[in-house]
Amino acid sequence: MNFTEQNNETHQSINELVTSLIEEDRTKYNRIIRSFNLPISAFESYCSWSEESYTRNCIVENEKFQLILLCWGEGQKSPIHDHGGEECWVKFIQGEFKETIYKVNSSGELNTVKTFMAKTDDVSYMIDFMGCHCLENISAGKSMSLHLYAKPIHNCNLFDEKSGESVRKKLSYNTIPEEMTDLI
Ligand code: CSS
Ligand code: FE2
Repeated sequence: MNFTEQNNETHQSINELVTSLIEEDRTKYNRIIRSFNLPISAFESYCSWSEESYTRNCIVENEKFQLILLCWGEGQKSPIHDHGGEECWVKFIQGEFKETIYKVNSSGELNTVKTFMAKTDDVSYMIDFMGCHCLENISAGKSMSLHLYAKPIHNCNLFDEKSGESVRKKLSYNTIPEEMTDLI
């Protein structure tokens, strides 16, 4: 198989996932995200890496959902954040992660509710009433996670772990598909 054929096949598989997300109702997203099985190579053309922070690489954004590939360098970690009132599924594509879930208590402080050690193919789900969270790449090397937000999230709150104070943050992409360049 030459590179072009392999590339077409790759995009067809991601296209199948995208097509089912477009066609199905949001209530089916949990089943869809847990059941798809794509090779890591399917995501290669969406990857980008930065020394500064994890990168956010848009695969698709429409009115209904956002599908984003996050690429994490060794030791990279997200701030503690919420999800703009939307549903968030994370499928861990490569590597190992630590997810820490927090809730703000009545004094406005952050309490750790639970930690989850995630490995390839695990799925995590968050919505704001469950609290806020942070993800950390704990692999000895790079890792990748696939994020499905329904509806799309363009802003979220970042929380300071000690004070519990939050600031609003506008979310942006590091890379976007050519056909969506008006989004950057
Ligand atoms: N919400 C973060 C990643 S952890 S779910 C983001 O989209 O950048
Ligand atoms: Fe998140």
